[in-house]
Amino acid sequence: MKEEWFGKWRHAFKLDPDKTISDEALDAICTSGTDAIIIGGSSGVTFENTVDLMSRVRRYELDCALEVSTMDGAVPGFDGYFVPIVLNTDRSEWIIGNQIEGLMTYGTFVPWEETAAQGYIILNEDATAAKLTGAKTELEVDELIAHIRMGVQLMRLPLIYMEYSGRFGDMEMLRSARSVCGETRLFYGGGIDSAEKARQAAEWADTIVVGNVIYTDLAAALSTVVAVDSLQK
Ligand code: 1GP
Repeated sequence: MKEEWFGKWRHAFKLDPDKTISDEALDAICTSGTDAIIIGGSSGVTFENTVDLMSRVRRYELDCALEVSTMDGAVPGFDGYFVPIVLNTDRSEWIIGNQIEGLMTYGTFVPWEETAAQGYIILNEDATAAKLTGAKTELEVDELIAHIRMGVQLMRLPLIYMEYSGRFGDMEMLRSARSVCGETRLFYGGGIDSAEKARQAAEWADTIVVGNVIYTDLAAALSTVVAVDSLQK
């Protein structure tokens, strides 16, 4: 299987264009040793705030990818693009509807080599993304495995994203996900606010994504990079 452009990432910070971050904090995040910055958010994402954040992150030598979740927020100039496909919803606009609308407008401009679909499985009912997409968050382990097989084996997605945004997830579920992901990259995000949680999630996930804690406890956010660095890559 060919290596994807995000294939070596073990740790990524996710920055929300709708939130404020000082230059000092951004400098600490971008020079922390993380592998990448992902820009994305579930609400309040606009062309302006996305361009603004991208141009600030662009001063640093690290991968910067955009998670495209709205038409407004589709901005050129990133190293890579993620297009989320929510696997655990029955609302078709979050599976193919919005994506097709986006392709109708931007289809000819998409840098396909640096664009990847993400098979999102949203497992925290309180997360904005879960409410927005009507995700069925209460999955039993056999249901989770079926969703992952759908993404990995039938849809051949290059990555699965276990999303607990705002809450630390069930590591047994993550371990089960790992067992059926095969070569597909497994991303985990949600509630990582300490080195110990980073280490636990990085045991099963290929890439851990750290978001909220950047805005509430910068030192704790930075400690998550060190925790992953100390594990074998
Ligand atoms: C959000 O998965 C990311 O999309 C990270 O989650 O904000 O809870 O760290 P947190």
